[in-house]
Amino acid sequence: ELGERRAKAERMFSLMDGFLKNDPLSLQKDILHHVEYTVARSRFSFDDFEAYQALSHSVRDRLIERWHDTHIYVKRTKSKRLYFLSLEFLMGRSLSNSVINLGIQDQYAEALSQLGFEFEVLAEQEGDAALGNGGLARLSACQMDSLATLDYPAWGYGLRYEYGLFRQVIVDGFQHEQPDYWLNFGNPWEIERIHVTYEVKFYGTVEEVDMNGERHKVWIPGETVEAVAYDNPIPGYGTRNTINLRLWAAKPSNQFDLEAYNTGDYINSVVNRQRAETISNVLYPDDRSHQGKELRLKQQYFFVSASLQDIVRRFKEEHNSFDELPDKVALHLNDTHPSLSIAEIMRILVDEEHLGWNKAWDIVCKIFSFTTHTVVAGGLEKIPVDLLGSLLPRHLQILYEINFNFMEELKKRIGLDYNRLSRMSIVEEGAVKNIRMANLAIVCSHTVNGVSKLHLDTLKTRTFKDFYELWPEKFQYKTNGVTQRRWIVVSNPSLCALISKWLGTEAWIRNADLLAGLRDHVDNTDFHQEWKMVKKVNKMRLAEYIETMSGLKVSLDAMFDVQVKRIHEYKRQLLNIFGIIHRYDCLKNMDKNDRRKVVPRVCIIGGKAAPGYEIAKKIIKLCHAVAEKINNDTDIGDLLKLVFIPDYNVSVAELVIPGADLSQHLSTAGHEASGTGSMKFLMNGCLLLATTDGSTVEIIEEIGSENLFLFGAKVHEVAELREKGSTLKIPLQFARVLRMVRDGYFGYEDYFKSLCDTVEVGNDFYLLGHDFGSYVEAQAAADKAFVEPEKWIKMSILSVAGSGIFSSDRTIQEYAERTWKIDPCRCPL
Ligand code: GPK
Repeated sequence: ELGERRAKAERMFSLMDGFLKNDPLSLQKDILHHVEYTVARSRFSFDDFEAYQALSHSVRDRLIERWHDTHIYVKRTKSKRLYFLSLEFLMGRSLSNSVINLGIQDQYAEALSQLGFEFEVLAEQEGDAALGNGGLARLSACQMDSLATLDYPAWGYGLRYEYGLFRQVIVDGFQHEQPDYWLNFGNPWEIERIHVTYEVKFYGTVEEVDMNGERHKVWIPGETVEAVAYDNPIPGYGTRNTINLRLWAAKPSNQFDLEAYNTGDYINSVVNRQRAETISNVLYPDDRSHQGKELRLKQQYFFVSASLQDIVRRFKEEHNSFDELPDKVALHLNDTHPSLSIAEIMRILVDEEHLGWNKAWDIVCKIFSFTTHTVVAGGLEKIPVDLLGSLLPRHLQILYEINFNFMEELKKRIGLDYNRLSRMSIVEEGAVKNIRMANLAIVCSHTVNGVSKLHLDTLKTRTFKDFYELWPEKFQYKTNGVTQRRWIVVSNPSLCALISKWLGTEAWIRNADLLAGLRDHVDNTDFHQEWKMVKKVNKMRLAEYIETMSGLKVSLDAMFDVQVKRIHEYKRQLLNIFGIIHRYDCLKNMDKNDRRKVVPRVCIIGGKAAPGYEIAKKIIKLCHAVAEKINNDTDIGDLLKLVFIPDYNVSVAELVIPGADLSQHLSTAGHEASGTGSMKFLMNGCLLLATTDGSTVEIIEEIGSENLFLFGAKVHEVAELREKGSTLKIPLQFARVLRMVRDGYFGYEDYFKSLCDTVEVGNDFYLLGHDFGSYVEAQAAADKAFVEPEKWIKMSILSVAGSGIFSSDRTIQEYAERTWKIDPCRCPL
């Protein structure tokens, strides 16, 4: 029988002509095949977009082959798998990244040029997959790339939102939000798995029943929705391994309400069923504050329930006893958003698998790890008990039981310290009772991770102090990283080529530590010349973009100074704008001779504000009002320009970051958990102007404080400075800038009033006034360095050379070894 099966397999393989071939001629044939049969256009006439579609499908075919092989191999080796649970993945575009990771970039370029197309032009046809908000979501995407590249047997799980992060449109300087219906033109990168579906239950009641002489809880749901899997292959670089990102979409359940149909209200029944689909419709655009919304809770549970059913099903296919679960499964909670997983897996093990509470709890405590991305306790996620009880009645019981046991254990450990007990309780008592998701995640996880060294300190001494004292061994940090595949190879091909040339190898693309080898050439003038050219090429690309987008012509000799990230008060885009106003004010008051010594600047700001975040929206408007004034001042000319880049997203970042000379990371010390944008700039040879916050602390350790421009209060000073309140000394220049805005120098004085109030002496929580003096000095130091090109280029080279440890490969390897305890599982060629 075995012989028969093998013969059949061989016949299948040969019928398919073996694996797909990657020579240019085969690629052309495949592309044309997809033009004709997938896109259904005539091969004699198709446009760039259709060519992009056909091209993507040919790439997808190649991904699928490897993805199948990887699955079969992991299954056969029975390796322990990691399941990375995240409500957000900011993937951006897939085409270039896939082709590069598959290692067939040149072949595709040649194939296309013979067909009369240019790869880069077609790549521009792709829209971004923006299923996430900011740093947290892009981190997940980078980590998926590293998991695949390092051959780890991992799955990502998330939601397939139909509307990704809103598009930012600027009208009259104000942000407007437009829906991002990104699936409109189809998505060649996903595979719809109509047969991989699970029922997800909501509402209803819990009953107790007798089963084989035991009492068991049974949840009778009030509503059932179906989850359908959409699989997104994630290829590794320099390996055949291609892992899966499985995203769930909601569909109406097949268990329809017979009664409604029988009573004749057919139309309404259909309309009601349709409501189910709204669950996965839209991504919440509020970066870090989703409190008390039923739909958000539904999304979380929908995602958690479908993922765990899938994970448990796969586990049971391969193993006989749940005792093996901790050796075979690692579940990672990317922030608190998927924390309901804890209650859900308890429900599955206790109510459905009848394991017994204690046994189930023992197992569950061995499989979860948790990363928090938040600094301040006030930013932690809470769910109102009433809401949870009505939507998930059985889970609320389970959470109460977990908490009861935890409180009992805690009393034994710390005695009857009621203040501390109530702070640590998973249930927050008060006028509105809440479930504290972070407390739940900490209690049940074997490891709690911060995202930078400094962040861990904050967690230990402030945010989770009580828990740290109880379980110091649980607390770790893994400094974030970004993938050099996307952030150098894809987005900065000229730098990529230059690095490989001078290192004499491409091995740094899989091992970023090798970038340190650039230090050997830091004094080589030929190297400097080539380095300078690369930056110039990237600045030209960015300048062209700015011109097509805004009509503004900018000088390539100017310093390109960039701040791009979500708009938040703590990130202090306002400090940047105030600095620009100050610079403008100084220029206006300078005589002609002095002006000649000034370093011209192009200040670039970009980022989205959460739709309900009024102050952030005012910052965007202020930026436009200031730009309007400065850019139209002929007296100033090229000495100063201010550009707001609308709709900042992953692909805009790929263009902007390589073109930057200087980038700004201005968070008030102690507020940025890590920051990952800075790492992308670092890898692209852009110098940083930054506060000593988040991962900047470690960047300083790697490249030395002489190679970046630092300013501002240190973490340990912040609390004291805040206490000083209105007695804090504020530089006159700051007061002057604030006055200009208040007095309507840039118009809209009524509108900007509340914004100005946030930084008024005594009210300036983020300490803009206090830090302004040293900020201006750091800017002056940057100007000074810029006019010494030799010095600047050296700093730039040393930045890239020191960026190796900020590769997400390093982060993922640390997680794999220290937290998840998983081994690489490399699919043979
Ligand atoms: C943190 F809490 C959150 C959040 O809701 N969203 C988000 O993007 C960011 N983050 C941090 O602000 C960054 O400092 C950090 O680098 C990033 O998460 C990834 O850890």
